[in-house]
Formats: sequence, structure tokens, C-alpha cells
Amino acid sequence: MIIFHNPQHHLHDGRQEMFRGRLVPCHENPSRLDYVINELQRRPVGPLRQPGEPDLGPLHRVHSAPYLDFLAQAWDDWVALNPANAELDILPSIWPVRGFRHEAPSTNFTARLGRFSFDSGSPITAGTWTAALAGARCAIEAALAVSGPAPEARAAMALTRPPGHHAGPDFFGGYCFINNAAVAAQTLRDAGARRVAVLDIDYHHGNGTQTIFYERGDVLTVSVHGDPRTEYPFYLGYADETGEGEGRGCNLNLPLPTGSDFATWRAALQQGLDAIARFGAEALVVSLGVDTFEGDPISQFKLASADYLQVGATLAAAGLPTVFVMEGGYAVADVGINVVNVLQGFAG
Ligand code: SP5
Ligand code: ZN
Repeated sequence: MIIFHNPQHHLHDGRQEMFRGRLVPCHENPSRLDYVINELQRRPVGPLRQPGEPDLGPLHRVHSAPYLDFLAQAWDDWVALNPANAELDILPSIWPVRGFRHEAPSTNFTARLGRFSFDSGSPITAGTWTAALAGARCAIEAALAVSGPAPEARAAMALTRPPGHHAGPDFFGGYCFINNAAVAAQTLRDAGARRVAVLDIDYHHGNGTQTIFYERGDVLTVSVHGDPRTEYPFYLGYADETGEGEGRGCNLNLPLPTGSDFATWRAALQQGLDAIARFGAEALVVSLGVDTFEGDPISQFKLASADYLQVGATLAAAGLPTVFVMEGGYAVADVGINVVNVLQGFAG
């Protein structure tokens, strides 16, 4: 297992997210990844590398040009409005819901910010773009490492933050800006895998990944997550969302009730893996969130640290070239143990 870690992740460091009527410290903070790196130094699972400068084609095939341009320029635009803004995070406060014009030609920064986002929990900071772009490089490198006629490894990981699975073709939210799992899946396709599966085991539905591939028949998206009737992101992730057009039958949502234990969760995971085998995937991307952990402060499943060893072994049994992509997990001191347990279980 080759691990590509994002050396610039610290540059994304939000101060506050909007949470139940007040601004609270960001759950998604740099210490999360530091805990994983520390645990990997204690229990190595393979070489730890920094990404190089791969071709960014796959990034541009999953996100729109106006969205990427907006993200790249957002901080400079924000500070240009008022130099004092340099001390503040960027948080959206207005969105074009039903009845508004999504393509309105508004040039106002706040208007554009709302056009490209869906929640107020995902601050853009001075280094967000740099950190997110380096994460995309990790995803591309990890996918390339398992690709081609003579892959360097059977499995690789993009160990990065900010996470990605809530980010769609042209929107950020849920702490996510660039959809690293989608970038990895696109890279695998571009490198020759005819059919690719993305298996999202973060606690939250991978709405961004679903939306990016919803009308494509070459990428199966599967997500096991808290039931959106009660859990974030609420407006997507139901079992009746199965894909459209060419993508009909190529999206599988497995929502589970709040409080689900490992036995329940594991049965859903197996259902997802069975669908991936039937689809005939030639490569697998795992959106690895460990916010399914019993101690997670914002989630409601009951997985214990030792369970993640079994999760890794179950994923390995699928027998596919595999790219792990880091997503959520907010019980920060346990994130390292839980992630490395998955990787160690996978390695066997
Ligand atoms: C990548 C990822 O895991 N993103 C998650 C974004 C969730 N943001 C909203 C959090 C709201 C949680 N509400 C739960 C109440 C717990 N007391
Ligand atoms: Zn999550």
C-alpha cells in the first residue's frame, strides 16, 4: 500500500462553522490528519510519499471550469473586497433555491459564493485552494499507482484533507471542495479501467460523488450512510435514487437508521460489495470516512476501533485494485487508529 499524503493540508484551517445558530470551532481541522500520520509512523503499512505534479485532466473532467476558477480566486477576491477580510473565513449566507435563477449573471462575491455552495459549515480560508489542489494530486497519484498493465501496487491511499465526497461538479459543502474520490475514479477510467466502482463508507451520504456520476454508466457509485431522513446532507441519499440515462442502475444508496451497530452496517457493506462484483468493476475507490465510529461527535453509528480491521479485510476480499481516499471522522484522537486499522486489515 502506497500512501500519498498531502503536505499542504494544514493550509486549510477554518476557524468556525455555522452549527445550530452559532459559530463553533470547525470539526474538520488539521489535527485529524496529523493523528493518521502519527499512527502510520507507529504502524507502517507501506511507503509514505508526497504527490508529484501529475496531469490534472481528471480534475477538470469531474468539476466545471467556472467552479474551479471560482475556488482558485475566492480568497483573493474576498481580501480585495476589504483588506480586513484577511482575518476572517469566507462563509456563504445566501443560496439560489427553487425559483431563483441559478445562472443569474450576478458578479457580487456573496452571490457567486452561494451559487457554488450548499451549506454554511464549510469555510474557505487563505490556503483552502492550495490544500485542496494538493489533495487532488494525491488522488491522481494514488490512482495511477494501481493502474496500467504493470501497476506499482495493488492498493494506494490519498491521505488528504479537506475531504471531498460532498463536493459536486460545481459546488462545495460538507467540509468538501474538490471531490478526491471522483478525481481518483476518473483517473482510473482514463488509465484504462473499463468500469470503476466508488464505495463510500463515510457516515454521511456521498452526495457529491453521486451527482458527478449520476448519468454515467462507466462508474458505479455505492454509499452506506446514515438515513437522510434524519442525517446530513438530508436532501439526497435515499434508496430510490438509482441513476439516470446511461447511469440507470449505476447508483446504490444503502441508508441505515441512526444508532446502527457493526452487524447491521457490515451487512450493508456486503450488499454494496456484491453490487460492485455484479457490475464487473475493474477497480475500486473507497471513500474512507471513519465518522461511523461510536465516539464520533457528529455521527450516530456504533462501530468500535477493532471493527475497522474487519472492514479492511472485507474490502481486500473484493480482490480489486483499490484506491482509498480520506473523508470524514471527527473523534480526532481516534481517527488515526481507526484509519490505520482499515489499512492494516486490508493488508492482512
Ligand atoms: C466529510 C464529512 O464527513 N462531512 C460532514 C459534514 C457535516 N456537517 C454538518 C454537521 C451537522 C451534524 N449535526 C449532528 C448533531 C450532533 N450533535
Ligand atoms: Zn462524514
